[in-house]
Amino acid sequence: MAFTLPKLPYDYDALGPHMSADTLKLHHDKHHKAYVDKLNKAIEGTRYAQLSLGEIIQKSWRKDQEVFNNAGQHWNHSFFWQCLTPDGGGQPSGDLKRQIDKDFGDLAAFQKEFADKAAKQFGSGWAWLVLGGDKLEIVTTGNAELPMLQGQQAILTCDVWEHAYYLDYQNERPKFIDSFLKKLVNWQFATERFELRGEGDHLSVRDYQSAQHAFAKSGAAESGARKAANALDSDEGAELERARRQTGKRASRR
Ligand code: MN3
Repeated sequence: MAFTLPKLPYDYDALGPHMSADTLKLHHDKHHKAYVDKLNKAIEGTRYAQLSLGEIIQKSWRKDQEVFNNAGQHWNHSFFWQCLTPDGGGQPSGDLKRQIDKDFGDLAAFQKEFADKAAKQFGSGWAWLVLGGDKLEIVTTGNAELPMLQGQQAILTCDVWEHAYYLDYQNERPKFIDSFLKKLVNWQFATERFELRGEGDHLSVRDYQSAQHAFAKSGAAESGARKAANALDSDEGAELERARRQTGKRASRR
């Protein structure tokens, strides 16, 4: 199965001045596209060719570096675009707000820890809000690595590779992170991600594989990443429901 570059869920100039059209064109049309193209080339005719994106990520990790790097970066960027929105920033709502208050104290404390960790990630990588067990955490990963490898569910991410901010902020990564947190972050998306959490459990790798398979097959190229996100979420939710029924657990949300 060949992977496709999902369209951005907003116009190139929609995130200005916090993230310019030039940055988005370079980042999405060149960097992300290159990961997709290289992934397709690297898996063609191999045992990876029929696998979902999540399966490829799991099976290539620490084994086939080129496959893993491009697969991980395809997943990470597809997720990252959805974490941004015009007129972003503001506050999370509902259960996610309550959980942030519980695990970090308040939104300001969350923002401070996220900014500190994102700024300190040495070299290229990603800063994430993840759900590990029943607790929210902020983690960073290097290069193409991602939370699913640790069994954590990604709620939100910020790309801290230099290509994400250098045109707009030059070497001032902390300013970019501040813009991400205050002007760009899509709390609605993060809230939706959080609503899908398991009952006291993080999403399993299998859930991710299934969700990413749906994501890759959802016609993202034609209909936009937002629709793909919905397809991802609904499939993930359905998968969780099945898992709950199998284990005899009641499907309920906190
Ligand atoms: Mn990037």
